Parts: sequence; structure tokens; C-alpha cells
Amino acid sequence: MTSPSMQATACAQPNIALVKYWGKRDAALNLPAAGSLSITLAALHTRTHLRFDPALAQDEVVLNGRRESEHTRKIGGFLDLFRARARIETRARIESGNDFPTGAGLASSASGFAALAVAADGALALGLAKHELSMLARRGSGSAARSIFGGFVEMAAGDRDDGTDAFATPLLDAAAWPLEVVIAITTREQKATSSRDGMQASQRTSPYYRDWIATVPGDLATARDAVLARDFEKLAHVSEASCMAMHAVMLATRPALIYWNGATLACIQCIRSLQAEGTGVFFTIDAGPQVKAVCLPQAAARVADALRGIDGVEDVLASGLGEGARLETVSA
Ligand code: 2P0
Repeated sequence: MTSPSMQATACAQPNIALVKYWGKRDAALNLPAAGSLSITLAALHTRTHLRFDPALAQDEVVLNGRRESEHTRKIGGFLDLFRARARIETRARIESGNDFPTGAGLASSASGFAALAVAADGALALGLAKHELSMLARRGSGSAARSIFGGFVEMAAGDRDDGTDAFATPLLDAAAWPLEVVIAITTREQKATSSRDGMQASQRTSPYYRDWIATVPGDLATARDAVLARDFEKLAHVSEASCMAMHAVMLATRPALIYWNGATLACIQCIRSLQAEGTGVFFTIDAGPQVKAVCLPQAAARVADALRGIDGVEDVLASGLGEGARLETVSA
């Protein structure tokens, strides 16, 4: 049972998938159709304060300083998973803020649900193990399962119907291979099609969907080997291939899912020119128009300068690799 008011604050960072997740084997439990591999960023944060309060008649969500109604049902349903474990029905107030653009392909749902899972675990004193937190974070957003951990992280698709084997595990610490990520922001607008809707559409209509899912285990094995051997070139090849195969599936979806804009393609071409000169960099792009350039540390400043000079690039962010989601404060 909870005391009258239990609260906690948690912080999490987004992650960028190098072997991509695009498709589900079960929509209700949000089980991925294939595994994925990611890096957790250091410089972008979601901070979430959660307070269970018996005086509340319903859950309240404040996102980036604004009272939200759009996401309240989904977030309430997510908190129900934790309330069920704590055997309470107490409603909660959630205040969450990002220090980076929300909903524009920078994985705010990954850091958001990872932070909320850790805050709920802390506020309700559940003492969940990390793999359980990852499994629960997955219910909010598949990519959130990965932000529970820092550095290089692998998400398992699992094959159990109940999803108890579909969680992330850490592969290599951030400090063990300190890569840098330079992010070219090409728009701050919200995307037109959410990842969830886009994945469902690809699964239903893209003629390449099955082949895409079949390529993931091989790409995962290659990427895992590359990470453990700190082989940048090998990681670059497999990451770009996974990204482009996913976008091919998106483009072949009917109607086509085009997440890029003109500046996205200009950034890819710029990164290819830098590679031809021997610069240690590769690109990856998610369900949005931003381009993430993964760099060897000595290449990051040059890559940032080059991307900043491209027409249509509104801003450039840089980040190292960071830690997993964590509890900052907890109190009654
Ligand atoms: C990824 N993306 O692996 C891929 C690449 C976008 C493109 O994970 O439906 O917001 O909530 O599980 O996690 C974005 O998908 O989707 C994503 P749901 P999520 O990073």
C-alpha cells in the first residue's frame, strides 16, 4: 500500500538505433518483430516528476510546461501496469520536460517512457530489476526499452507470447568506446505519421517488409561483433545498410512513408563526401528528417561544421554516449 503521496523524479536520455526496429510481432504487448541495437546519448534529457496523489480524480500530464490531454490516456494506461503491481488505484500527476525538440525524430518517446518507468518504480518502491523496467518501458514505446541502459544496448525480440523475453541488455559501456553523435536538425515540426502508425502500415502493405525482418538477425550479429571489437568501419557499413533497408520498406509502404526532406538527403551526400576523404563518420536516420552522424571523436568537429553549412539545416547538436535511465529523487 502507498502512503498518501509518493513521488519521484527520474532522468533518461534518448537512444539512436544503429540496427533499426520497424515492425511488431504483437501490437497489444508492443513486442518487436525483430531485435535492435542502439547507442544512448549523453546530452539530451527527459526529466520526469511523478506524484501519486489520492486527491486526484484522474491522471494529469504536463508535457514541456503544457497541460496535455492527447497523451493522457496512453500514459495513464502505462501507469496502470505499475499500479497493478503496487495494488493501488491512486491517480498521478506527471510533469515531464525535454531539453530537445519533441516528436521530430529525436526519440523523445524513448527517453520519456524510460524516465516514467524509473520514476514509477521509485515512487511506488517496487524495486524492479533493470530487465523488468526495460520490459515495462517497452509497453510505452519499443525504443524506450533500450534507454533503460547506457552506452551500446541490444534489444531482444524474444519469442514468448507474453513478452517476458523481450527486453534490452547492455552490450558495452559508453566509456569503453566514446563515439560522438552530431545531429543535424532539418525541421522542428512534428512528423505527419507516428512510428506506431507507420510500422503498422509497412507491415500491412510494404512488399519488402518480410525481407526486412529476415535481414535483421544477420545485421544484429554483425553490429554486435563490430561493437565488441570497436571496429568503426564494420559498424558504419552495417548501420547505414540497416537504416537504408528500413527506409526502403517505408518508401515501398502504400501510400509511401517519406520521412526525409531535401536537407536530409543533402546531409547524407555531405557525409558520403567526408567518408571519401577518410573522415570517421557514418549516418543514420529514424522516422523523421533529422540526420544523426556517428563519429570517431576526432572527426566530430569537422562533421558538425560541414553539416552546419548545409542549406535547410536549422541547427546542429552534438552528444557523446551516456548512461541509462536513473532515479534522481524519491520522497513520500
Ligand atoms: C528505432 N524507431 O529502432 C526505430 C527506427 C524509429 C525508426 O523505435 O510503436 O516510438 O512506440 O514501439 O519506439 C520509433 O518507434 O515505436 C523507433 P513504438 P517507437 O529507433
